[in-house]
Amino acid sequence: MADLKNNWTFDEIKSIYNKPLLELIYDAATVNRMSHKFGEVQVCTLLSVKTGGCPEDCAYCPQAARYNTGLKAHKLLDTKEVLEKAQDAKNSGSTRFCMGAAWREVRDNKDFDRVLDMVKGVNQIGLEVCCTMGMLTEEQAQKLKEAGLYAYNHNLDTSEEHYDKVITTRSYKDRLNTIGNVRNAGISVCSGGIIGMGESHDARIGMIHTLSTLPQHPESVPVNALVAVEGTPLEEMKRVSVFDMVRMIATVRITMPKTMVRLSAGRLDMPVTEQALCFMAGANSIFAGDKLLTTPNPSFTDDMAMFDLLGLTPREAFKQEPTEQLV
Ligand code: SAM
Ligand code: DTB
Ligand code: SF4
Repeated sequence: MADLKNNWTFDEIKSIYNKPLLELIYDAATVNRMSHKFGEVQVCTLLSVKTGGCPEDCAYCPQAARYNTGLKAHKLLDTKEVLEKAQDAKNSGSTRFCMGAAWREVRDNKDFDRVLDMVKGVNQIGLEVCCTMGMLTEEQAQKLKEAGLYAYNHNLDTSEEHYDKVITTRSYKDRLNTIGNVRNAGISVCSGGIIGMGESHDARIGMIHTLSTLPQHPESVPVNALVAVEGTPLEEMKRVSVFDMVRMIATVRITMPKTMVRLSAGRLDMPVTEQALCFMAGANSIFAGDKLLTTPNPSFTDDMAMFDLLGLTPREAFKQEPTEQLV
């Protein structure tokens, strides 16, 4: 196995991203075969444990209080309800359970104590437990780790240059800082972004550059296609082309061979033929279940039919992730 490389230059990544498409897919598939069981795809479940009313201004997000998206907000769910949903997810074959909260940051209060209980419970069910709840301090990350948190998702969303066209209420540096706190607490890092927000190809390459030159590659990189939600500033954005998704996924796969590349939001609008290209290009995880956090997703039955058709096999939980030191 080749050593992981974390001194990529922007130009090196750009020349990968710009390869002729079929050559790019072929290269990414080759890297994927060397680092992962080919055709193995992890099935994950999302649950919004606290929905809407968020003070941030993320231009893509239906949960930001300042946009009128008609979303029904709710406070933090009860632990019991969350654990029932986690058990259902496990029963239907999911191996990772990600709880999302529409918070700017985690605060040290009763809600956080409840989140710690949820984390303990989901861990006991035998699922990889992940949270995505905004900014975290190192102490909070440590407490989550002690409660059994396996992974934390905190996306860069886009490149540093494009960032302030999407979010102004917190900085790129804040994001990197939270990612560092998660890493230092020994929690698996999940960080990626969204394409289709009007960004340039260079912005996409720039985000991959930042992720792949972190001291250690994130164990997971979600690649989301924007779900353009009515009422958000990005409501008019056109659906991103599958070829752009494939370029993005393949470049992430080649630059960070051992990372789980998660084909996240946007699958509802992608026929199986398009999703197949994404798996060929190195995506090895999906979110299953008919809802992401707040927007619709393909049904579990449709996804299982896709697994059958493409000969994909579900990945087991807690399979060794890349933790070795980089060159
Ligand atoms: N509030 C927390 C935060 O921002 O970190 C956690 C939840 S937030 C919904 C998690 C991620 O979902 C965002 O960083 C973004 O990448 C993704 N996301 C949100 N809305 C989306 C949309 N409409 N289309 C695609 N991805 C989206
Ligand atoms: C990620 O990068 N994508 C997932 C997960 N991390 C939390 C969330 C996608 C959300 C899509 C919009 C919604 O359903 O609200
Ligand atoms: Fe809030 Fe997260 Fe949505 Fe931004 S992405 S508005 S922080 S819930």
